[in-house]
Amino acid sequence: MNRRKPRFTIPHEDLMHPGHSACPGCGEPIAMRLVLKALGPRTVMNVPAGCCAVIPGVWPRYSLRVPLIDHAFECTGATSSGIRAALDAKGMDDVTVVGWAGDGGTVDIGLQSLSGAIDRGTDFLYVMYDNEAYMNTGSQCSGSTPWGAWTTTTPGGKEIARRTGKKRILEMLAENGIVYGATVNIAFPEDLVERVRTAKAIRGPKFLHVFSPCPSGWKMDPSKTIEAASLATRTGMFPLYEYRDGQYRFTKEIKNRKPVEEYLRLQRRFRHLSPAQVAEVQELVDKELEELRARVEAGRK
Ligand SMILES: Cc1ncc(C[n+]2csc(CCOP(=O)(O)OP(=O)(O)O)c2C)c(N)n1
Ligand code: SF4
Ligand SMILES: [Mg+2]
Repeated sequence: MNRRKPRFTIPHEDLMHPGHSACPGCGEPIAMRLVLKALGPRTVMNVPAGCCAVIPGVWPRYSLRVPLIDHAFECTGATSSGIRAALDAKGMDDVTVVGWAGDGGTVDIGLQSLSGAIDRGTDFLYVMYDNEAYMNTGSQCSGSTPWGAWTTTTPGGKEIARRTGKKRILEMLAENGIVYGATVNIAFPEDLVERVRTAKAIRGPKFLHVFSPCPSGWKMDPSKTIEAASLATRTGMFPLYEYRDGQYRFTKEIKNRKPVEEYLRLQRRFRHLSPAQVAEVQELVDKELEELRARVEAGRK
């Protein structure tokens, strides 16, 4: 009989109530709930336009147990710096400031504001939940939409031939000066909580890139959210790694990587892809993983 005690790494206390306004199967409330569990109640969040501004709801049906400031689309970094400055002026340095924004609000429209907050050395955690398009306005292509994906502005699929897949946002921000960065996935909740705890313990600008499926925009059955999220990492489409002190490290090593086709065929946003295009996506994923592995190895030397 196995007498090993189970390891409960995820805190029991919930700072997000049921009754939020997300679509069925949305990955974002799962991410929000886990991040808040890891951070605890001494947290202030700020969100721009996007599903993140809608999901918590409005008073008196507000689902979070932490304060939330809703601001314009392009200023998550600036708002976070302002909240931090106000808290510091009050001597409240035990409160974590979280700028929480979508992929569109981060890799495209909020990039200058986020970069400014990093330049200022703001002590905050920036969380980008990545549903890979501008979902709240009906699935337009963002700089984080992957190769080949259908969106309303890429009706034939995001062009694979141009080799512009997802922006390497974590690497960009590492060059910009974040003190900590990690990719996390709602399908690996213990790892996600661990990475948030690590970030919380470090002072300065930190960045988390959270993989967060959107069944509506991905044209996927809402019951497949965790399966798709898990496959994204198990196929190498969304590797899990962290950046700290100039070094990269894999936080989850995938031994028997699955073919990307298993991930792609779960979602109708990829159903127009021909076998040759699927093979091209596979090639690009392999290449990006090799490049990431080289960055990890370079840090070990
Ligand atoms: C300056 C500005 N431009 C455009 C919009 C319209 N808008 C609101 S939410 C949104 C999409 C946000 O996409 P993303 O940041 O990826 O978050 P998601 O909706 O996917 O959760 C857009 C384009 C806006 N509110 N403000
Ligand atoms: S549109 Fe997508 S990201 Fe937005 S609430 Fe619905 S499932 Fe979630
Ligand atoms: Mg988005």
